[in-house]
Amino acid sequence: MDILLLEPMMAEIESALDDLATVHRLDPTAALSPDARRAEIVVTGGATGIPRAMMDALGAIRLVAINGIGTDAVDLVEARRRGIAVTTTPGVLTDDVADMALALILSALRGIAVGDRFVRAGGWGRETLPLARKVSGCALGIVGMGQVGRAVAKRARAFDMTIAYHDLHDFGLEESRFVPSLAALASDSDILVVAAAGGAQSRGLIDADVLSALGPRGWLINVARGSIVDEEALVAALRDGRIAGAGLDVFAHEPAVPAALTVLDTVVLQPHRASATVETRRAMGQLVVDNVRACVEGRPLLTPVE
Ligand code: 8YV
Repeated sequence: MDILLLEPMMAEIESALDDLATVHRLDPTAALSPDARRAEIVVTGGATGIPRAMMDALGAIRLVAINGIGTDAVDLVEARRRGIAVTTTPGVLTDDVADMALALILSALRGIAVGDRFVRAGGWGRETLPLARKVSGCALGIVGMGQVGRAVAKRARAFDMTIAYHDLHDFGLEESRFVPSLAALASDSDILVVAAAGGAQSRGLIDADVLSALGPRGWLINVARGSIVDEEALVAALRDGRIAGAGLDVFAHEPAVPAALTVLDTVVLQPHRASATVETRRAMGQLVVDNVRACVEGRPLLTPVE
């Protein structure tokens, strides 16, 4: 069998894939070689997915194995229509993504990156930094109360935060209050964490109105998808001080980051690496390998998207 690998993985995972089939390594925007066109399996990242034109060009494709939980970059309706299975890596990255949300909260509010730059630049002893913002006891709003949202809430409770959330449904959770209006949640929150799934249903959910409701003392944290936030509105709100700051792991047009964000000390930036730890990437990669093996051997897939 032939595998098309659209994103690099850990060396040990790539070598496990090499043991299962012939692996063609390709940038998703590059042209397909005649050999790669034969691929039955595509292995890709959550944000990378598979471009529709590539799905069209792969006549023998049977499986898209995503090394992640996001399915927003794969046309699931078209995949189902063509009988192409899709798998993800649920469960294993929840802790890391929630940890990253807390890291961004602490970095942004406490000015950790600012302090680090200040020390490195020799500012200590010559100038003073502005005071930071207290994290413990903050009002936390979570947009999307799935596995990641709940793991963020669990961690936030250790910081004595009050927790409220917005989602399509009220899950009747203890210790977390459901708020049916996203604008009301934003206006009640010191920190708004975006932990929802990407895709058409959440595109642009965090718009100029939600940011206004969050207000000049409110912080936006995004560990989900850049598409959920109206990035232009966010840049404008940050530049004008209409929100206090932001911690961002994801962007609308990765790897492009709006230049305006890179000069603001109120913003902490990460290059989409919430799940990028050795332990988690190993566990994710192993699930990908197990799904690919099941496909190669004609057995049921482990974690198919229903
Ligand atoms: C990964 C992700 O960074 O799970 C997802 O959907 O976007 C991230 O965990 C990605 O899948 C690896 O490229």
